[in-house]
Amino acid sequence: MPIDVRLIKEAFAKHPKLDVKYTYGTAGFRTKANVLDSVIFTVGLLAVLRSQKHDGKYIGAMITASHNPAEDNGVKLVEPRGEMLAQSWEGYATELANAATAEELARILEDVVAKEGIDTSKNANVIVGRDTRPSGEALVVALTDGVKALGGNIEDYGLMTTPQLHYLNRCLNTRGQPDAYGEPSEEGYYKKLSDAFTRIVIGKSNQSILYIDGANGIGAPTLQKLAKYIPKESLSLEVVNDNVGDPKKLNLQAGADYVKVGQKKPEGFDLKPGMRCASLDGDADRIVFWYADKSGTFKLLDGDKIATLAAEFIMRLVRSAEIPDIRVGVVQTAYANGASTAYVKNTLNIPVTFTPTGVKHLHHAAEEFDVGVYFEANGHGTVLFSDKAIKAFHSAKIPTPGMDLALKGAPEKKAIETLRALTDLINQTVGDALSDMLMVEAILVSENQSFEEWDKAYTDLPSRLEKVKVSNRHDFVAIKADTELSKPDGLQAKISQQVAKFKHGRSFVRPSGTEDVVRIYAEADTQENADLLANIICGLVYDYHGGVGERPAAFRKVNAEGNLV
Ligand code: NG1
Ligand code: ZN
Repeated sequence: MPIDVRLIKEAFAKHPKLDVKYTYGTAGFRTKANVLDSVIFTVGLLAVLRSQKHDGKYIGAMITASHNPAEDNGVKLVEPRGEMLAQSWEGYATELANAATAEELARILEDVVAKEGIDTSKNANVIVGRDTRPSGEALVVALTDGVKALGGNIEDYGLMTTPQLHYLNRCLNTRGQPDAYGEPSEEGYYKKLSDAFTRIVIGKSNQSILYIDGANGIGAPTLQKLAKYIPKESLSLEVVNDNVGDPKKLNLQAGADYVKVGQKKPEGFDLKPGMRCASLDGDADRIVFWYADKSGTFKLLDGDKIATLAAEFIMRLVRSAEIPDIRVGVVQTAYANGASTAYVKNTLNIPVTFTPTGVKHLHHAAEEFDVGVYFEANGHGTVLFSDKAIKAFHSAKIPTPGMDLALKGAPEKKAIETLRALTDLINQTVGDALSDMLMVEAILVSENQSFEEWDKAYTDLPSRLEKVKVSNRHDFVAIKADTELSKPDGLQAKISQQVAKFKHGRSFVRPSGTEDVVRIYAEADTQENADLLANIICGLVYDYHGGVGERPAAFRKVNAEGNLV
């Protein structure tokens, strides 16, 4: 069936393209909400083709800008099994979003249909969810208009976290099949998680209250609902920063990104030694934990700490359950703290794979292992279990009292049961702050560990993450899993020259995929040195490669020989 240009024209007239260049980046489209209407409309069109390509399976569209400020918004598409949109389709999304006329839009759609061999007479099914941003509601209308212009069906699931949308999508597409992922409803999600968590912690003493910073976003009410399904004696939660009624408050001096980048507590907490705390981001796919040590100093337990905790725990369970041939691996990005990588490789003897930034890359690399633990340092990640691992956990024989294994059998039995429960507890589609929170808590309860004890595994190398606004961030091209730059010419050599001057020095620069900035990361033996190295590299970028806006006073200046001036 050819594309009905008339319908496209009519619908496009309601969502005219602005004079802006759009790119489907690391996290889909993300920019100021007031320039997104036409983009989201075209995403609706593309979602229909993607669904038809998958024989009418559900495609998810999540309207969110995650940890970005309240005035931003964005959209990302979700594949039938809950993964991020196939990379080969990101280019189509960008082309459609930049089409200036209805005719151009129709031509691009026809090209995609031809190139992908799509049968446009097939049904198409799309689901949509959104975070608490006020701009979300109108953007759902734009998406709906796009879906309908190509004759697709759309179901609006309203407010939800990003991982809930991924969960729902996989549930809908696997309903009634042997690999059914769960009940496709909000309640089904809460039940699946709380049931798995309870199976692990039952009979063990719980820990003190976990205070959770909800970033004044969708994670806060979602967590409050989830908490109702978990027996109080298993976990006591207190949600802080849950003001979703005031849109300006979203991610404002709160949330996982604020805490991780600033290495400080969010607003709303009177942090006392011994308190256990965590922060979600605006769409609840990231989580970082934090506490104050005995002297009251703020301490962060980031994505790297979560990854090491999970990898070590699962590896021990696999051994204890005596399940052979299960390959456990960890996937990290260049932002992972160097001390965490050394700990995983040298102490845990677990292999580490590095990928470029962005969870879609980590997710695919994690699929190479039987148990693939992937986390970005910022707290976005999950643990994937291969089909082989899931089968092995379920076919392992649980020792029964009659098996004369009274002593040896008890830990083995618990290990098998825990592994099975973890495959239900841990979101298999995408990083999920709520599922990760329960996973961490289940591990700490099982091991009877405090945050301080968890933190002892290794000590982070001091680090600093900065950003510089430049005239064109696309001038910066990162290579080697983001650890080096191939462009602009000569900059990488200058960075390497500076890094070499620092003990345990490491630094890299890459263009952000979600903000119009270039990011600078630095690590060194002391915080002063990490800050100094970061400020030198920021200065290099700003002074020689198109820095715009007022030059921050902290940036350092080096001369042509690379010496500080
Ligand atoms: P960009 O803006 O491309 O650095 C940020 C995070 C990514 C990823 C995406 C998606 C850092 C340094 N970068 O991307 O890791 O999570 O957002 O949300 O944390
Ligand atoms: Zn997020």
